[in-house]
Amino acid sequence: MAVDATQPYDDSNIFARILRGELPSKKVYEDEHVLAFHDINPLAPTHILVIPKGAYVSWDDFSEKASDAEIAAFVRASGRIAREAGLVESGYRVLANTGPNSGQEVPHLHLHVFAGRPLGPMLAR
Ligand code: DGP
Repeated sequence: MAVDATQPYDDSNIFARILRGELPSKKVYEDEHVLAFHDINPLAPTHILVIPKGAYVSWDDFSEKASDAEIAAFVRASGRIAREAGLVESGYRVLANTGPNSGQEVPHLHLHVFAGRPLGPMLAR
């Protein structure tokens, strides 16, 4: 079901459960503020999800309420993950769905990192 990005954080969401270690994930990267793991249903040869450890519903929530340290860590880690995965030369795409029109399904901010093939148009036409 599409997420209403204006709702309060629900700590039973699937990524909160991954962060608490209640569900497994294929970890790519972790630091004080950030966790990254492979998407369970990859849409490209490389499909990594980068999430903040803090309780933020969406990009909107995070960009409004996260500390400068959390935001810096998230942006730096996202670039580093792509770089260390060797994605810079061939290219990659980052995307954060936010709210109903975007199709956001999990109500914890996540940045998709797609790569490994030509990714086509930015949006379906
Ligand atoms: P979005 O539509 O932007 O909310 O994308 C949610 C993504 O989360 C989707 O690509 C599938 C992925 N996903 C859902 N459940 C799990 C899970 O339990 N583990 C992992 N690794 N990914 C999940």
